[in-house]
Amino acid sequence: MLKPSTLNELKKILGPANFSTAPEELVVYSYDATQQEALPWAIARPATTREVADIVRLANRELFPVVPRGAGTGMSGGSVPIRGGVVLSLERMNRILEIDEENLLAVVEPGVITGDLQREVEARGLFYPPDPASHRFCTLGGNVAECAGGLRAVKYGVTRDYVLGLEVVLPTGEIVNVGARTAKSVAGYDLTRLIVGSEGTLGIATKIIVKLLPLPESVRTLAAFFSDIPAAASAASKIMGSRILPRALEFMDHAALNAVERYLQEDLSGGAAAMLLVEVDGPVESTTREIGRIAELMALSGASRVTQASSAAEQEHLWKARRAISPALYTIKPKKVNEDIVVPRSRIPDILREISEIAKRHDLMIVNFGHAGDGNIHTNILVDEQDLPRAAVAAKEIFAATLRLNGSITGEHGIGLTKAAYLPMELAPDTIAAMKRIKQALDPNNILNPGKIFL
Ligand code: 2HG
Ligand code: ZN
Repeated sequence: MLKPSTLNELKKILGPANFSTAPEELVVYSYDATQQEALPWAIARPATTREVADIVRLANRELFPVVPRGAGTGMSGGSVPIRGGVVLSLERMNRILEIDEENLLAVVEPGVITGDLQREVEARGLFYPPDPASHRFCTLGGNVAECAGGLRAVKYGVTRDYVLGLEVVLPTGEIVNVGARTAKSVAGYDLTRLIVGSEGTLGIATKIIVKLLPLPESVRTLAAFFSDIPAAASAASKIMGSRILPRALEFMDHAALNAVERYLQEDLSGGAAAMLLVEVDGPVESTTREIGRIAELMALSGASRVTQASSAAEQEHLWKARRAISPALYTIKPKKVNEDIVVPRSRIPDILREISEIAKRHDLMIVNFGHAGDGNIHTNILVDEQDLPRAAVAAKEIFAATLRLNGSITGEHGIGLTKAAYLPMELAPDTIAAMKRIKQALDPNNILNPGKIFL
């Protein structure tokens, strides 16, 4: 609990309109997309780096947790305040400060919506490739905290590959700049990479410098439908082995397709067992050639139907359906236990087979979709509340199978809260101990987002 004098100090830093302990507001900031929830003690909505630093310094003096929060779309409980404290929402720090067309970079505040930055730079012929499925509502600050991936990672990489530098409030309240505004820099330790993906435990990014690319000249999109899942999985592997690098290669099984069809009230798949969504970009001559080649490859791999989007509207339509899978799955059962395992791409058929055996063994509904081009499958166990313990056993078996195949238990959603118990399955004790020493050095009072990543 916060002392009355601390409450007053917080109110002074933020102004009464941007500080709240009203129960109905606490509820709004208590959960994320994992459906985990814990009430914070107070909400802070700072507008400046100085206010963020003042709050963090006060937290170190009065020893209360500070939990940074973007839009709450996280998928591992990263922003859930499990030890109470102050939720520090960065929603008001939402300005695009600069788009530097000559040096191909942008500087943004953490509360900028990812899709808004994409649109702004695209209007100038530039491109911000990281593309989380939630781009219409997630924030750049949240993307940095979790090192978000997304639909175009197969060709362009993930958030960390685009962050050149950061202004960061450290867990002890100092404001530091890490990285640079240049295309390269090796001055000192790479603290930028350390902060990106640290899940709000090592610092709060208050300014983000991101790299931009020229907008590709053309984009071609294709959907291929299959009457069995193994055929679709091996077709995906064939694309990756074909020496063509698509910018997106997405997989959806029939349960994911059915869910999205019901949600959007339209038939996309004609009852297919699986679908691949493939997109290439680049100069017109090369995308025309590549999409034709991929269409042939899909037919040779047993696709029952291959359709190419013939306009930007049709492309958008396909991606809208893909992005709707995750929201659609919340409508099927009360609980969506989401895992985002990643395996070497060639092992996708193996992991899908293992998951289907695990689903049968535990009599569970498991829906699979995701970034096949990265080997990153979103395996969602959909259950009623009382089946959660069974889902946890199945999840552990899925992690074990993933690790046997040389994979990792999270490709892009983070460890956060929901996977903390499983981290020791993947990382050796010495590796975890080294990580904890970094946390201890930067956050000696364990102020910033306590209880995350490590149990
Ligand atoms: C996606 O790719 C997101 O749509 C959400 O990462 C995944 O809900 C999920 O499992
Ligand atoms: Zn994803």
